[in-house]
Formats: sequence, structure tokens, C-alpha cells
Amino acid sequence: MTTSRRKFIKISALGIGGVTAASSALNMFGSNTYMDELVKQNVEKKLTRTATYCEICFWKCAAWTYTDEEGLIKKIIGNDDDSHCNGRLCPRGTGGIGMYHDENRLKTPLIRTIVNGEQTFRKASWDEALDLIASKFTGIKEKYGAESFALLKHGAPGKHFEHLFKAYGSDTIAEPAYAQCRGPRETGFVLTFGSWVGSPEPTDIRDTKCLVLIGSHIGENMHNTQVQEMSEAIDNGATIITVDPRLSTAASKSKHWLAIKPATDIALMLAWMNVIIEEGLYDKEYIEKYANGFDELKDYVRKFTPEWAYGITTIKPEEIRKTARVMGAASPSVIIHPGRHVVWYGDDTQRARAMAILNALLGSWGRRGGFYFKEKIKVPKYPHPKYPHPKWGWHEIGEKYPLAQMGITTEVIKASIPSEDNKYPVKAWMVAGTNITKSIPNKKLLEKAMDELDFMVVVDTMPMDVTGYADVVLPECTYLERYDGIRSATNRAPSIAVRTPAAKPKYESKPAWWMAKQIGERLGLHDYYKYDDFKEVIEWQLEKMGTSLEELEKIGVKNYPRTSGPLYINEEETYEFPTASGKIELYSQELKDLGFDPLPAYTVHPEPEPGFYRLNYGRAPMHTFSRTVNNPNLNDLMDENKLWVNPKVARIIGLKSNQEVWLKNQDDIISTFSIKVRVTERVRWDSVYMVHGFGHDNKKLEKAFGKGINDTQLISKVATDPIMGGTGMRGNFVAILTEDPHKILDV
Ligand SMILES: Nc1nc2c(c(=O)[nH]1)N[C@H]1C(S)=C(S)[C@@H](COP(=O)(O)OP(=O)(O)OC[C@H]3O[C@@H](n4cnc5c(=O)[nH]c(N)nc54)[C@H](O)[C@@H]3O)O[C@H]1N2
Ligand SMILES: Nc1nc2c(c(=O)[nH]1)N[C@H]1C(S)=C(S)[C@@H](COP(=O)(O)OP(=O)(O)OC[C@H]3O[C@@H](n4cnc5c(=O)[nH]c(N)nc54)[C@H](O)[C@@H]3O)O[C@H]1N2
Ligand code: SF4
Ligand SMILES: [Mo]
Repeated sequence: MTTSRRKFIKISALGIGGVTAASSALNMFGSNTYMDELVKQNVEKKLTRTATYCEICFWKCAAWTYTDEEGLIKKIIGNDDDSHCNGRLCPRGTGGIGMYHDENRLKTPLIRTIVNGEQTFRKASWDEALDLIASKFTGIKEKYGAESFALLKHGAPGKHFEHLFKAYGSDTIAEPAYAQCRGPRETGFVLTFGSWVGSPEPTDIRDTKCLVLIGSHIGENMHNTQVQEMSEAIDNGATIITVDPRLSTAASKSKHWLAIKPATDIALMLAWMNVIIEEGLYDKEYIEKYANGFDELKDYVRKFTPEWAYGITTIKPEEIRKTARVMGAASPSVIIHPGRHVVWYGDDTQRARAMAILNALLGSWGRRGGFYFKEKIKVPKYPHPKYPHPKWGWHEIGEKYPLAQMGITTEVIKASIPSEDNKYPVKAWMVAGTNITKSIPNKKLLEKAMDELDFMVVVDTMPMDVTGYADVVLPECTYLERYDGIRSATNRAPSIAVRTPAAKPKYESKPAWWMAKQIGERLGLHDYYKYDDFKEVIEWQLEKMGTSLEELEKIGVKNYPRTSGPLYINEEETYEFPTASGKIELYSQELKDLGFDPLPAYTVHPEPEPGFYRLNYGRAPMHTFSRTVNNPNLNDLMDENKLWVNPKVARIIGLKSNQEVWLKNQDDIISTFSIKVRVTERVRWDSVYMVHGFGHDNKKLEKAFGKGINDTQLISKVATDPIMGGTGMRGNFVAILTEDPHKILDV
């Protein structure tokens, strides 16, 4: 490769651009003891509350932000009337104010420049940055077509830029929360039941008799009401069955923990189907009435006995039979949880299909204690002209994957690398609210793509790794300092919630809606932005919905009665599933016609070579991905990740708890930083485990820098789901190094 045109800049290099003087003086003032005293005194002052919903993860709990008379944000508390939180926030939501107070926040727009032959960022005015971005939008459109400008996004800011991109003429849009997250489960469930699972998952956990978690680590995965309902279900005597190679928090609360050999879940599920059918434990009436393809399924699973699965999964046949009977006895109040981050081994749509089929056999879809029918309220669209019709977009870029339902980030990345057979050349990116350098594996490919781009703009609140690759960085204010779209919840009953600013944006940060509108207006898209303040959009929408911003500011959340019918299937009437046949598709003709297995097949996945262990990762209750690690409140709760190592492995290598080690993966990629060992029986001997999101390498993140290992760095091999393009990430193996490999290399 030629020398990198766009060199990675750590924002710590800012000094060269000459902006630190002013901000460091401010920083010093900020940590002055005199100021701290004043802040303390303020706590006694009167607090006012403003309505918001949380943006620390995507459960979107409604909350109240409390601000003192000086306009300083003091605390956030859950809204009692909200079905997403029932008045209680998780530790991350409570700690959300740390995001507002974080002194490492992005403070001004930044533009890449060269000083003394070195690439660096310089501080820019908003006008200058927005003019430059608008000129790039125009230039890309003239030279290649608007389609060549891609948007990679996540969360609330993404919505505002999506409107801008569509108005501009580009539908080249993707997010890691699809192909690196829940994509396969949506495809698997649509194929079977005709419906997405969606968020929040319509799992009727509070009324279930049996909850089966297959790698779904609720309790570490802190999706608020799901955790609350799970503990309610346990109190009510529900049986929890957890399938996880690691003793997760959920596994520790389970009656049955099946410590499965990684990558073999489909074999276990086929054996469960075998027992459930052979022993007649399935819901015969439900299957007869609502399902297609039972005979094919029955014939197919006959050979997949628990004895067969034992050799593959290491789970004893009697344990497989026993748990299948527990599920059968609980039917239909049983949930095989569809999971959420399900991109594991590349056959993930098929694993999701196996989960869906088990739910169907047990009659749980549309049944109390299984899955309820969710409902939401439509928020009217603020009037604007029709979007132009792009010649191609995310759909065409992902055309190799017939059942992808959203943009596939990795395909957009590949389309950004010029080649003769690339029909859909992507030339510029806007990255908004997503830290792709930590959420998308195969860094080499990602860096190559970013290097080839004509232009890249990043919108973030923090100087995250991804900002270092940008030509322009725009600082967004936090969710506590802005209006955003109305949250319309998909739940047992519909509700809406608003986000209103509790304080003025700190520094020179601005909300995404404002940036999008500014760029849109510079592009002549005035008709798409017929308002001065996004507040007017919300006001208009709320009025159309028979309420007002004034009312929502007082109550935060408005609950509506259901109008779509009962929560569960009305057995008196004939119910049609939204599939092509109107029935549950146990056997998928659609998959068959596309050349895929119509019934889920177990395939053997690669295993680690001697001396290597499978790299397993997951969540910690007090952090969301990489985004909260520098948050002062949450960093206080956990400031580094640890490497879980089985005592057997520790003995072989000679490891002790808290010893520092480095990791090397199967492709000889060595971790930049070290990690401390945690010797524990809670992880199998064939894998090691760490919490995702640590190992930040930007010094400007003062609390997060160099703490722990970045799992994504070690995920260089991916297994792509042939059905929907998901990025299977759990087929990477690491060796544990006890000596600092960087020291050795330096010599
Ligand atoms: N190795 C590995 N990769 C993974 C995962 C994993 O477990 N391991 N998990 C996968 C999953 S499930 C998902 S959903 C994806 C998520 O991946 P991402 O969408 O990349 O999520 P985050 O890492 O939270 O990145 C959010 C970024 O937005 C910024 N941000 C936070 N709030 C705001 C805001 O209000 N405005 C703006 N403009 N920016 C904001 C944060 O600073 C951060 O840079 O990652 C996937 N990738
Ligand atoms: N606190 C917190 N909560 C979060 C998030 C967060 O960042 N922080 N992110 C949210 C998001 S976007 C998502 S998508 C979800 C993800 O949450 P989940 O869907 O629950 O996460 P996964 O990463 O799929 O599951 C991790 C678990 O799978 C186990 N596992 C690993 N390999 C295997 C295997 O081969 N078989 C089986 N059966 N199990 C295996 C791991 O040991 C671990 O316990 O969490 C959400 N909730
Ligand atoms: S679950 Fe926690 S982090 Fe997620 S939205 Fe709710 S309070 Fe915020
Ligand atoms: Mo996710």
C-alpha cells in the first residue's frame, strides 16, 4: 500500500495545532478546589427536573434529569410511569451524567491539517467546518452521485443524519447494530413467524414458567426491564435454563446451567427438538392449527438424539432430556430467548431458526409467558417533500445476501475499496454515534477502506478512536443537553417519551439535528427543514397525537391503551401469522428456494490449535460497549477488563490472578496493551473471556487509555452469514503471552 493519505491522528496531537492553551486553562479552573466547594454547596440548592430518555444504551429508559439553580446537572432518576424502566435506571443510566461532566469531551469542530509536515487537527469554527462538509457533499454528488456518500450510524444522532442523507439522495446507510448484532435473529424469526423480534424483545418474561437463555447473559446484558422481569420470574418460581460455556450471572441464577462446548448450540437444539417430538412434549393443537412442515421436521430430527448431541456439545444425554421435559411441562409459558448479539459463528440465522422452531413446538409465540404481541404508536411524520430515488443503496451493496433487511456495514466497507468489479463505489463516509474502529472487526480491511475514502466526517461526543481517522470531527452535545425525536415504545402497551435539554450544551458542542439542518440548508434542501428548532417538530407531532410538549414536559411519558387486540392469540378466532402461507414455517420453503437448508443444520466449526483458546467476550453491567469506559462515574465502578482463565489453563501456563498478560491471535496480531488475569472455574478450559469495549488507544481519553485489552483488535477472522451477511466474530483464538511482546520486539 502507498503511504497513508489520511494518517490516523490521536486527538492528543492537538497541541501541534495550537488549541490547548485556552482549554487547559479552563480545565484547571474546572478542577480547582474552590470550584469543587461551590459545586458542593450547590447540592443544597433547589433542583428542577426535565424529561428525557436515556441514550447510554438502546433500551431508551425514560428518566428525569435534575438540574440546580446554576444550571448544573446533578442526577438522573427513572420515570415511574415508564414501561421500559418502571422508575429504575440501570447503573449505566444513573451514571449517564458522567458523560455530561467528562472533561475529555470533544469541545469544538476539528479539521485535519498539516503543520510542519505532520498531519494533525486544528480547531475550526462551526461555519468553516460545515461549509467544508457541504462542499464535499456537493463534490461527491457531482463526481460520483449522491449514492457514493455513505452514512454509518447508531442511536439518536443517526436518525437526524438519515433524514439528511435521504433528502440529499443517498440511501447508502448501515449500522453495526445490525450486521454486528441482531441481524440474524430478525431474519430467522421473520422466516419462521413472519415478524421481527425487535427491541424491546416481546418476551413475556414476568409471566413465564421457564426461561431458556442460549448465550443471552441477562444480568450482565443490562437491558433494564428484561433484568427486572427475570428476577420477578425467579421469585415466582420460574425455571431458568442457561446454555453458556461460561458461568454467567444468569447461569448462576439458573436451575440448569449447561456449560456447552462453544459453537455447538445448533446440535443441542436439534436434540431438544428430537426429545420434544419423540416424547410428545410439543403443543400438538398449536402445531396442527398454526404450523407448516411438522412432518418434515419430525423426520429430520429423528437422527439427532441426545446421545448424538453429547459427542458434539459435551452435554450429557440425561441433562438434555431432563431440560427438554422441563420446557415441555412449562409449555406454552416458556421462552427460548432469541438473544440479541447473535453474530457468532456465521450460521447464526440458522441458529436463530432453531430457536424459533423450538418456540413454535412449545407453542410459545403469541402465548402468555411466551411472546406477546407488541404494540406501538405511530408518530406522524413532520411534512417534507418526497425523498429523491437513489439509483442504488444499501440494498444493492448487500445484494449477495438475499435476506438482509438493513444495510450491512461490512459490505459498505468493502464497497469503499476501489476495484474494477465494484459496481457500487463508495467514496465518502459520515460516521455518527458509532465507534466503528471498536465495533467492526478486521481492522486491516476497515483501515484500508478509510484510507481510500475521498472524505470522512465523524460526529461524536468524545474523542473516540474513530475520530482519529476523520477529515472533520463534529462535537455533539450529550443527550442531556438537547431535544431528539419522540421515543415511541414497542411494548405490551404503547407509550411515548420525550427528550428535552436539562442544560445548555457545554463548550461549543451542538445537537445532531442542528448539524444536519445546517448541512442540509447549505445544500439547498430548505424544504426538508422547515423549522428553526427541532423543538417545533416535536411540538407539531405531539399536537397531532392529541397532546402537547407542555404536557410531556410535565409527565415525561405518556401511556396509551392497546388498540390492536389482545396481547396473546385469541384461541376463539383463527389467527393468521404474517408469513406467506399465514402459518408458522417450521420448514422454510423460502430458504430452500434460495439454496439454503430449509431446516437448521449443525455444521462443525474450526477449533483452536494447541496453545490457543477461543476468544469469548460479553458485557459488564456498568458499561456499554466502548462508549462508557471514560465516563468518570462508570470508570469508577470498573476501569479495566480482565481475562477469565480456567484454573486448568492457569496451571499449564503458570498464571496467577492479577498477573499481567498479553494476547496473540491466530493471525499473529498482538494486543497493544496487557490485561490482568482472573483465574476462575466460571469459564471452560477451551476458552478465555473478557468484557468488550476496553483497551482504548487514544491518550485523550485520560481514564480509559491503555486499560485492558480491546477484543475487537484480536478479531481478525470473521465468518459471514450467507443468508443475511452478519459478521460472525467468535471464531478467533488467542495464545496467552506472559512476557511483554512489545519490549521483546523493540530490542
Ligand atoms: N468485538 C466486538 N464487537 C462488537 C460487539 C462486541 O461485543 N464485541 N458488539 C456488537 C454490538 S451488539 C453492537 S450493537 C455494536 C455497537 O457498536 P457501536 O454502534 O459502534 O456502539 P458504541 O461502541 O457504543 O459506539 C457509540 C459511539 O457513539 C458515541 N456517542 C455516544 N453518545 C453519543 C451521542 O449522543 N451523539 C453522538 N454523535 N455520539 C455519541 C460514543 O462516544 C461512541 O463513539 O458493536 C458490535 N461490535
Ligand atoms: N451492560 C450492558 N448491557 C448491554 C449492552 C452493553 O454494552 N452493556 N449492550 C446491549 C446490546 S446492543 C446487545 S446486542 C446485548 C448483547 O447481549 P447478549 O445477546 O446477551 O450477548 P452475547 O454477546 O450474544 O452473549 C454473551 C454470552 O454468550 C456466551 N457465549 C459465548 N459463546 C457461546 C456459545 O458458543 N454458545 C453459547 N450458548 N453461549 C456462548 C458468553 O459466555 C456470554 O455469556 O446487550 C445489551 N445490553
Ligand atoms: S438500560 Fe440502562 S443504559 Fe440502557 S437506556 Fe435503560 S438506564 Fe439507560
Ligand atoms: Mo447490539
